[in-house]
Amino acid sequence: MGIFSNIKKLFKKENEEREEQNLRKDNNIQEELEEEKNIQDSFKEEKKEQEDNSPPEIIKQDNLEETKEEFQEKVKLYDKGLSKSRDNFVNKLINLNNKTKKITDEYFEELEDILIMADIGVNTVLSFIERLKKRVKSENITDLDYLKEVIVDELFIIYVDNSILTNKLKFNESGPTVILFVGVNGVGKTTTIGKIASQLKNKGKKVLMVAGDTFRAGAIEQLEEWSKRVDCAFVKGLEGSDPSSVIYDGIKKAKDEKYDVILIDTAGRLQNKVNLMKELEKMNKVINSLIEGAPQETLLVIDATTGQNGISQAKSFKEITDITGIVLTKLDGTAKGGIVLAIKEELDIPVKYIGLGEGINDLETFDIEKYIYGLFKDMM
Ligand SMILES: Nc1nc2c(ncn2[C@@H]2O[C@H](COP(=O)(O)OP(=O)(O)O)[C@@H](O)[C@H]2O)c(=O)[nH]1
Ligand SMILES: [Mg+2]
Repeated sequence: MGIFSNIKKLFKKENEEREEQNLRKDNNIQEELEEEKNIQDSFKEEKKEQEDNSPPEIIKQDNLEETKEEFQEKVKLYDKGLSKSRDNFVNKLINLNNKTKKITDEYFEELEDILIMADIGVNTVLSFIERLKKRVKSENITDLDYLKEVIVDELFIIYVDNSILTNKLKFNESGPTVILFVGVNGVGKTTTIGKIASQLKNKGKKVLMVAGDTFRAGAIEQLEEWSKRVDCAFVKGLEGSDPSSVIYDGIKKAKDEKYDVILIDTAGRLQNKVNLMKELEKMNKVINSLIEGAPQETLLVIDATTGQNGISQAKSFKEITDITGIVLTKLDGTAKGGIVLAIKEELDIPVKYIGLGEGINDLETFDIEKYIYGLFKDMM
């Protein structure tokens, strides 16, 4: 059937391949090579089949150049980071399906509750249930194993439906790229800047951090710590000074010294929306006057553990400035991994990164397939 089966096949193949490799250690080389080729061919076919079946709206994500090791590493991270959600809401789904004999209205009601509890969002869940009911009726579904697959499929469709999805950051082709980080206090902006700086540095980029959060005590020092840890340049002003003037200094430096990427931290005082809007406007004006087309990205950071509250924050930020992508942090700390689907449905802004822990390497580009796998692997 649909996407779910394809993802399942893809990941199964990966596991089989790994086992295969272990078994093959003692075999002779000729056989090994032949087998390797066969596996690769079928894996390619598998991938191709999967691509052919994908809805055309999906822009293929940035993971084509990934080596197999990287792929497996990432799968592991998703796996680990989503374990709380899996233990909670996915297990509830499994239990519901196990105890159900017949698909009735009660079944749909329980399913609805489980999904709402998982932070998928009421409206999203209601329309999802409607679609599911229709499908059960039109396809005359009675088999619960099959229904399970339809459920994951439909959840996946929420994410990919009618939209252009890309986790890719936009880079400036001539001159420094500016990435502005916004979001309320405590969501993980500074930490995310540290993690992204580390990734960019590893890719050979010259990175500069700008301490645009001049408001909160300790914010400047915290970013400075990260700059030392990552070993990248850092620009700061005085606590309480105008963030736009710090940003001005930072961008000047980046242009003069030919930096590739400028990561700007900000203070997110959403309680004073008018002030925040003015402040962001001013920052954007300064940035744009020094680098055409900048900022290339304005990433809104949301804390996944705050659930619907995070969604409302996002709606407010969306009203006051242009958001090009979302960083969803602390997915490792929530048992309600459904928020990704709510973001899609209610905001329609691509999730570009997810935070899966506090460590420097616990940030991943968002990939819906790995996410679905990490979440639903126990159901596969
Ligand atoms: N578990 C977990 N904690 C995170 C993640 N991202 C950030 N944090 C923690 O969240 C807290 C606030 O982060 P910070 O970067 O200071 O937030 P800011 O106020 O938005 O700059 C810190 O203790 C971080 O270590 C994540 O992905 N997972
Ligand atoms: Mg901060």
